[in-house]
Amino acid sequence: MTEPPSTAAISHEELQLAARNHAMPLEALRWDVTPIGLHYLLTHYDVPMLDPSAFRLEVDGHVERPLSLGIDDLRMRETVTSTVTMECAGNGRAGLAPRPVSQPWLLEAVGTGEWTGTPLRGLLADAGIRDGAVEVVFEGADRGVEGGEAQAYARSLPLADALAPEVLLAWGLNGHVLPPQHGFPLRLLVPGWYGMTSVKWLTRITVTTVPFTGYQNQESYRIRRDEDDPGVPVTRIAPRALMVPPGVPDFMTRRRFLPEGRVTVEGRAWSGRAPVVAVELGVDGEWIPARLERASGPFAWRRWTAEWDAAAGEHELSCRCRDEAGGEQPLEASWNVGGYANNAVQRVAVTVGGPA
Ligand SMILES: Nc1nc2c(c(=O)[nH]1)N[C@H]1C(S)=C(S)[C@@H](COP(=O)(O)O)O[C@H]1N2
Ligand SMILES: [Mo]
Repeated sequence: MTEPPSTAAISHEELQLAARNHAMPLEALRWDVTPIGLHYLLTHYDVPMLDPSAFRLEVDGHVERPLSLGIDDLRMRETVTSTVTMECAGNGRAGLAPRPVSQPWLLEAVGTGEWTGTPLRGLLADAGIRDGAVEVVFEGADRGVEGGEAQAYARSLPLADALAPEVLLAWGLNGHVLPPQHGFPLRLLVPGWYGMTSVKWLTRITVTTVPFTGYQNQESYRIRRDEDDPGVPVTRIAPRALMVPPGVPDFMTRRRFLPEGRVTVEGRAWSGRAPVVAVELGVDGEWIPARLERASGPFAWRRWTAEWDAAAGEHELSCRCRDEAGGEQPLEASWNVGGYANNAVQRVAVTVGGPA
């Protein structure tokens, strides 16, 4: 029998966050590119309303030539479209006990977009990075208070990571103008890294000679054993496989019901560290190899399928993947203060031959 991830009741504060920041319903794993509106959302403060005609992106700091660009200036640059899977670092948080109090994600804080924009490194080359630069700081137009500190949402990347060819300044999603909730008119997109890196409503890029000490790098998004542990930064996405729960759900419990017989279980698997090379479907603790399909790009999830001869009775399905770097998914979650990067395997309770 599968236990609920956490038996502790969620608070009003967690409910407020959960209502604003929705997940991707697991059945949307059927789409290679997540339709806009089904992609997950995570916004720390408020969604800002920006006027694209007044919009400027400033590039400053330790550069030869500071730049100030409008959206049309950016659109005239080299333009690329890539299919990228993004996942929130807090995905899986609600599976931890005790549950860290923040956005209470179960497993579905993920989505894949076809992002259109211009490579960041071309822009940085035009600005001319001076000797001695170590990091690049990205600041959004949204403001709030977090940990008692007033701030604009800002995150940094080590210079070498900012210069990776796949890093984009994106203005398009799935062939449309970027929607307000995903960062209109411009966002950073850092393929392979957890979502907090991809700053939305991007208005300023600053090259620095010292590591950034802003809240979202120094205080938040670190794996800490306890409050006194300085911890290590959360960076790239850990491997994870998810399945579309087979059959039909019970309205309240979401327990699955399906008839006896052969069923194709399908899902997606991804890792921001190395390509996914294997997926397995677990049936009551026995692992069956799944068939893997090609990914739409080096940073996109891969579809997988596995056949299961469903016999009448109660079953527990699970799935797990492995990446080329040897990264795997644990059967049991390991706890940390912020509840980050919990990639423990998904478990789905199924009744075969029941009311459905
Ligand atoms: N400016 C800004 N950028 C942001 C955030 C934010 O609150 N403000 N949230 C981050 C987090 S934690 C995640 S997981 C992703 C979510 O992107 P999405 O809402 O487009 O899915 O955006 C990141 N970029
Ligand atoms: Mo996130």
